[in-house]
Amino acid sequence: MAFAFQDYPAAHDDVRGEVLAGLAAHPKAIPPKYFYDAAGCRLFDAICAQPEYTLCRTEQSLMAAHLPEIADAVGEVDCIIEPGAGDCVKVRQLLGALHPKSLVVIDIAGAPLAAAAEAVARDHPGLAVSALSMDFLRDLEAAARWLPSGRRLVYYPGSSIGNFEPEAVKALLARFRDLAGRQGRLLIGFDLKKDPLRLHAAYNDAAGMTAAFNLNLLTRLNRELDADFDLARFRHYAFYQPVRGRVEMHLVSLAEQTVRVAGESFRFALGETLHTEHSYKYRGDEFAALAESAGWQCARHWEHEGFAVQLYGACE
Ligand code: AVI
Repeated sequence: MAFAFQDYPAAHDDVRGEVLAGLAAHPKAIPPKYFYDAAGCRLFDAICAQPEYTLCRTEQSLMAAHLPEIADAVGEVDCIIEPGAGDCVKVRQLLGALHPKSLVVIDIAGAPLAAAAEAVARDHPGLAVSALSMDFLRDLEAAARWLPSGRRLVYYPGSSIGNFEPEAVKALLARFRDLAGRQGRLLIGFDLKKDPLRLHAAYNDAAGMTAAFNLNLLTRLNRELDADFDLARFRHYAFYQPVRGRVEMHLVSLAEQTVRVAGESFRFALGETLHTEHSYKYRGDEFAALAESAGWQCARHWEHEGFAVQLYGACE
């Protein structure tokens, strides 16, 4: 078994700094990456099992249905790189079809990533697996030294790209292009524009899992930053904004209140929002134009029930 784990502490989050800056901004906002503590990851899994939230299940069935065709289109690959790999479940499906020599998985949550990646290495004895614990938005370049030469595929599934602003998408895709190299490829999954009522329901599930996921952010801040948010005084509020093509998630203050966070005070007016997430939805051509502006050329497009997977090659 070939397995290596590398922690990049310098490339980790500055939770305190980012949260305090976000609470001092207008409107108040906290980046969505902070949803994913252990409880947040469990709640996200619960969201994926809700009848209204079909994104994860649809991507899974699209990949399963088109896997041989996708493998054929991707061609020979020496190394797969997955930023934000989490539990490494999605990339397992690709390993069996593409048979790369190495796999580089990157995630900010080091311990669960190491466990998942080591299990992948055990199950694929011929595969060299490297797990890098870092915030790939801060220090993706550090990953470069782990990449063997040869043909690389960057895999970015799950519509994670939808949680970035379009300008940031362009910058991130350009960094993926640098990582992939000259003959590199990108396989990316994203949620498509669809009936706004379907989108509204997906982020307002009847069982309240999305609301619990959103509010869990405040529980995390109470625990990690010695904050005193009263969860009963904030309302999960999510809606689709068709002009921007995105679902917006907010925590709206139900009262005028002052909250202490890491020794500092923040006033919330009645009805004031703490913005927590944007989830952009694209048409296939819209996304391809964005990726092309970042140096990628769309080679293939697959879609199924409102979800798309696209394959890109690097522009010469
Ligand atoms: C991870 N990401 C693609 C999810 C999304 O749909 O934007 C996160 C999520 N937020 C609320 N429900 C799910």
